[in-house]
Amino acid sequence: MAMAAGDQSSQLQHVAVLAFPFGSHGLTIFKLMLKLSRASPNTRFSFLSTKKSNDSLFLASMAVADDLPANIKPYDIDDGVPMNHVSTENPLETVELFLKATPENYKRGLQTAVAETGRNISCLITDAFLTFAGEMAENMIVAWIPVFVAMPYNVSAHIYTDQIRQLLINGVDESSIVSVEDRTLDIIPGLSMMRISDLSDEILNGDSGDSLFSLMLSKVGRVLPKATLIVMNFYQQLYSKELLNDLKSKFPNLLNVGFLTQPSPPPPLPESDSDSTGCLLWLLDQQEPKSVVYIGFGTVATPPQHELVALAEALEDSRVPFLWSLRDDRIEQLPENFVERSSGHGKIVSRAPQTQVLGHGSVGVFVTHCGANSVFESVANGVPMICRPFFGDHRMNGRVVEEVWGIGVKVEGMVFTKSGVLKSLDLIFGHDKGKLMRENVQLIKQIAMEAAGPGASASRDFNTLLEKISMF
Ligand SMILES: *[C@@H]1O[C@H](CO)[C@@H](O)[C@H](O)[C@H]1NC(C)=O
Ligand SMILES: *[C@@H]1O[C@H](CO)[C@@H](O)[C@H](O)[C@H]1NC(C)=O
Ligand SMILES: CC(=O)N[C@H]1CO[C@H](CO)[C@@H](O)[C@@H]1O
Repeated sequence: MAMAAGDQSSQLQHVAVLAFPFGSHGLTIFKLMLKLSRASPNTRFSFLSTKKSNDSLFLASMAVADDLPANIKPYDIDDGVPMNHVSTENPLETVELFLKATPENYKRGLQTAVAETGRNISCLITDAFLTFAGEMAENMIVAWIPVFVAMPYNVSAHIYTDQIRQLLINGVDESSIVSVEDRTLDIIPGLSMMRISDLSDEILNGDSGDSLFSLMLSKVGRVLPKATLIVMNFYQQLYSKELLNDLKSKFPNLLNVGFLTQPSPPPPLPESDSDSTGCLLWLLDQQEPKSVVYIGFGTVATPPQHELVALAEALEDSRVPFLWSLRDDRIEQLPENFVERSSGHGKIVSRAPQTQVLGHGSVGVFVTHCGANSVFESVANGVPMICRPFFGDHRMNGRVVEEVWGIGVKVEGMVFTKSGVLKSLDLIFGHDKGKLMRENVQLIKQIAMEAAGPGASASRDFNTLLEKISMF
């Protein structure tokens, strides 16, 4: 059959997607690719990530019968971990080893993908943290589209890193009654609600350290102007005006395609008995609406044992119903016989289908580390939060949750103590402030849903992205 010229050219598009295979970064860009590949079946998508990340993403997506579009193919790249390497407990170690192997590992992956498909790369969609990709795209003479997983507040902190560091060096006013940590970042557009103490170590430590990760993050602001388009894991309507105006003035091609790991509105829940973890059945059959505390810290954050114990003691004391997603090897760190004693009102699972759990009407609060995707999933399902930030962007996100949106509370002292957890639970369930948070989170959920609707801003921005990738 004869094809129109337009079809022929779109047959040739070959988009390479470069994932940053840590935390939920891989999943986020994977979800974006799935959406693009379904909307653009003639475009070829090559997904480059480490074997570990690739296996978990592709297996998980097949497990939920999310049948993989035929125009996607994964390519495993070297994770940089030497043979016979004995790993330490430090999660940053694997990040550092990986970064040492970049960009050569991605380059080899790209060569394989080109050789195999016979199509040259037309565009690079990469995690925005892979700052070498700007130059890589320049050399290949193709478009570069970085994707930001984190909140725009975090992006801004990276764009203004130099100014923030200057503030740390020069701006300390001895006569001030406010300690350095408590100083706000009001000289940075859109960050006036943030405190120095909310920033991650990567920013605070400067480039002086030998961390490749810090070094990479400090380049974000410098390389972003090379981007053809920038994709945000966020809704335009959820920015503060000042933040949006500032970012748009710097990057006119900022596309806010909405929460990538969590569609708005949330898809209908599957049949409870189809969930092999048993979480949905437990929630549905046995719990009152908005009564359950759901606890989950994602894949990277690990509270120390004394905090697990404090949290367990608070749950036991308050007798609130709880669903706790906790790795098997950590369950033995809980107080003796806690699992048996609390089995009347609590359930512990090694893995919970988080977005579905949050979408269940029985869940009343999410105890979270405040990773960006966890916050977005909570927001999209209208669930308020109790935050226990650990590292990276968690503290900034916690500030947004508590102060900007008013949809949650940071646990006292930012560590779990029995009395601190009891206070937070009381605030959420027994206090007018908790009621207000539930109302606020419904409002934000509504804003996200409207922004995601047909013809609304997130869909428009997604379509712009789609159009652009078929043009390069
Ligand atoms: C790919 O690019 C190379 C050099 O840039 C060129 O020689 C070759 O013809 C291109 N291949 C296709 C299939 O377009
Ligand atoms: C921004 O988010 C990333 C994680 O997505 C984190 O590694 C980084 O430290 C964050 N930066 C700030 C300033 O919070
Ligand atoms: C190169 C490649 O495709 N590697 C693996 C990526 O993940 C899938 C699903 O687990 C595997 O089948 C591939 O072998």
